[in-house]
Amino acid sequence: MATRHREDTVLEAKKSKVKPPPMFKVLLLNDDYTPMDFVVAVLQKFFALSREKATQVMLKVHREGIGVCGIYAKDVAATKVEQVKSYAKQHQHPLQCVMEEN
Ligand code: TYC
Repeated sequence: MATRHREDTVLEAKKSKVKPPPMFKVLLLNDDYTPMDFVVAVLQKFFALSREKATQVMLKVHREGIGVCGIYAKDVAATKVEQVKSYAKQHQHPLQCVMEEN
């Protein structure tokens, strides 16, 4: 990080000691019962994905068993996981969502 003084002269270059926060992947897990349309709607509602991108992520999870919805700071990721699980439960679908440090 450059420290600038009078006349905008660079006097020294200091290394920032502030580490970026650890980031967490939010992952959806496949199951045999949750409707594909519901998963697409969840990805649009909670992860702000377009219908096209949400469909791609849903199909990846359907085919491969797991897929990334997004990458967030810890508290944001934890909130998204709870929102998805709660919404799925309300609608009586077994959709599972987990987080994992990146
Ligand atoms: N496998 C589900 C089906 O065939 C669809 C599905 C996709 C479920 C992604 C969960 O995270 C999931 N209806």
